[in-house]
Amino acid sequence: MKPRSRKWRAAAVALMVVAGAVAWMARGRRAFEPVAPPSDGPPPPAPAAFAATVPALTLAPGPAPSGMVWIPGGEFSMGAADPRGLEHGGHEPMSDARPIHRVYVDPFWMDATEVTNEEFERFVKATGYVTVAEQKPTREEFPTAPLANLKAGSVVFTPPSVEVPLDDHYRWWSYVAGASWRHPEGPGSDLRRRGRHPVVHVAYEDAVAYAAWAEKRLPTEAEWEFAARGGLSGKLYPWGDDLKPGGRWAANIYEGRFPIRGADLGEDGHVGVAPVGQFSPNAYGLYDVAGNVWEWVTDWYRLDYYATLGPGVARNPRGPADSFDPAEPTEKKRVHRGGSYLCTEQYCTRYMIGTRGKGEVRTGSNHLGFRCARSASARAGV
Ligand SMILES: [Ca+2]
Ligand SMILES: [Ca+2]
Repeated sequence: MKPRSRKWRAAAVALMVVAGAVAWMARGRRAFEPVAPPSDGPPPPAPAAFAATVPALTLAPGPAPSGMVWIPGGEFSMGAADPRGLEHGGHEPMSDARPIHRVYVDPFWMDATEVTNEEFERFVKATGYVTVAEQKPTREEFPTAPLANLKAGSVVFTPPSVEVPLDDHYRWWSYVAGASWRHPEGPGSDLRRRGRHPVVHVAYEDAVAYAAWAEKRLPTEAEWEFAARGGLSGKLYPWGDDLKPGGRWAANIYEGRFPIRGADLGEDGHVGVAPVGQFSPNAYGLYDVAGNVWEWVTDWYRLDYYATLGPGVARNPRGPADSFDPAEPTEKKRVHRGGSYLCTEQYCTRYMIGTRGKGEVRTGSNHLGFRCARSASARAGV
């Protein structure tokens, strides 16, 4: 029997109007939190304490595995200052990204891009793997749901046609029967001309399964941030502190009035998801660490995790032993990083590099993907 943690699926299965309707209107349930609601939060903290990144002087042990780049490892300051009040800083305090603390990570390899549909398709063809979103919910998982509502599916951005308050993400997210990595917007959508798009609708276990097949693993949150910072320290973005360096967009995020249908202006060149690698890489050669799709990392999510690390340098931290999000204390969540094509300073600025997202482990969506890592010492696997 699968864990009964798929609250989004559970509620959707229980409440979905079967006759073709896919919108889930279960107000009050907050199992899926692709972006956090606005919050006044606490007053801004003392100025951030970033110190210089000190990359290790470790040379790559050999040629880079296909599609991967060398991340030298080293010591850096992890976390994010409160961005409120900064130009383009948004309105969220990002308190889970503090205190800013010192971390050391060993060197490793990392995928230069998010895992693409064509890569994921090779995995599925080789293994016959069936993702969580493609699995029909069972009577054992959802004993009280009507049988007719037990339909496989996933969560899809479904923008409203009019402006809505930004305090309820169910206004623009729906559980769509038939949505999966093969059908990103649900039945009727497919992967034609999307081979180089990042794969989406992957649950955490799907990403882990792919990584194992590829003889890789998912990165820890600390590895992800060290890599995304590219040797810089305390910058707001992987490229520096200017959201539009030289007046040019540097990542696939959302421009326009969020989340109204048709309001994404695509000023960065892309309305919705983009093929990987459309913007300049960071100094380590990583593409789309800010924006495009969110990326799973291995750490459990706890709001207070950084506060538990204490003084000194945390060496290769792997996250807390368990998950705890006060907003949804019964959900088991792991960390998401990097923001997505739906992130905007109006609502969620988590393309800012030290900031954190999170999600229930068996819930995917059409703006959540992943990329893999490989330990420097590993010949295969981890
Ligand atoms: Ca865009
Ligand atoms: Ca990304």
